[in-house]
Amino acid sequence: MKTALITGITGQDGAYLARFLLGRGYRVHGLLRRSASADVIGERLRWLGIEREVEMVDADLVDLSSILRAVQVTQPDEVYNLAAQSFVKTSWTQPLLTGQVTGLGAVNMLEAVRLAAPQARFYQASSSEMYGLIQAPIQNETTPFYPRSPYAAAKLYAHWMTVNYRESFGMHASSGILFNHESPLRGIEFVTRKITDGVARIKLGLAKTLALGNLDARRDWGHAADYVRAMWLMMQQETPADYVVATGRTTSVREFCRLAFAHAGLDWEAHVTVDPAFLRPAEVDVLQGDASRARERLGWEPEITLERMVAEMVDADLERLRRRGS
Ligand code: NDP
Ligand code: GDR
Repeated sequence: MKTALITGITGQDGAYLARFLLGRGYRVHGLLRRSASADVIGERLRWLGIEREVEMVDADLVDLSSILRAVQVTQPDEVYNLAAQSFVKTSWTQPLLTGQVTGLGAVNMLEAVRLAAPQARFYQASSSEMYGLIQAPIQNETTPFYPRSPYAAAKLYAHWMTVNYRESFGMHASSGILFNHESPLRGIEFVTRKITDGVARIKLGLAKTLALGNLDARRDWGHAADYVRAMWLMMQQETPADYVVATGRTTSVREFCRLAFAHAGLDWEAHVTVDPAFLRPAEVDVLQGDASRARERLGWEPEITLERMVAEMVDADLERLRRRGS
């Protein structure tokens, strides 16, 4: 039986990855940081019905001794570093915290693995945000980076440190440059979930309007369940490498609104307003990925279309609100 250690297990990807690995017979450990709201924090794992199957280790990414202990105790075959301050907008108001968790936190993990489980395979959650002010219309592993936020700069540091540990110490360290991926478990502050939650509220008469920021921004949106499979496939390769994971299709926030409102039988233009409070100091206007390497070397293909994902997210939010009633 293989053992995995997942940081960020309470987040969207951590929950889906944990379910995926449990389904393949893995023993799954997850890093859990201390919180006064421990009852709410396992919500995503509960939603997937796996909260009793994962084994939690008490640690925080910025506390190296706790991370070292977690790696020592669990002796993982595979380590997935998914923990981060992952909300781009917050990275302008908390740039140092973002640097500590999203940037240096990854190096804490690399150090802990190098010292306590050097044979373990390591996955770093890199991001398409690193392309920022895009240097090519379609981005692949050779496209130069141009980060546009403290979050993206921190991810870039973590990305290059992963490459550096691979080249310096021969570690089996891979970096997945994942484009945006969503699901019913997406955090409510991210635009897709904010929209599907807004649609559900309007449909149920709990709200009349939905305020958003830049409707012209375009993203290459996939489904988290497809993307965690790519993470695992990277860890099964003989040779570690970096991979872009994307659908190859780019869609505007405006079009996402149209799809989500239409799924509930609503006209988005009657409800969506623009509020400058949701604009960013520097924007990433458009992203579109080329996942040819993942397709050729990993045999990976996304299976869930944008339309199917939007429908799943709207339906899940309707169901949640009907149950909760607010
Ligand atoms: P989430 O924001 O849903 O989850 C982040 C996770 O990190 C949570 O489990 C959170 O724990 C944990 N975390 C935050 N700070 C710390 C800390 N100091 N110590 C330990 N754990 C911490 O992110 P996603 O699941 O969406 O993304 C997973 C990773 O992939 C992130 O690194 C993200 O930046 C990256 N990424 C995501 C993409 C996407 O589209 N989703 C695309 C590309 C990259 P808690 O629950 O306690 O807050
Ligand atoms: P992103 O995701 O910044 O791409 O980072 P987000 O959903 O927050 O924004 C996507 C685009 O939508 C525009 N937008 C809004 N965004 C939010 N959150 N709220 C709004 O009201 C709104 N209106 C318009 C944004 O300006 C932006 O252009 C996500 C995170 O998961 C990162 O951790 C990950 O690395 C990248 O995806 C790939």
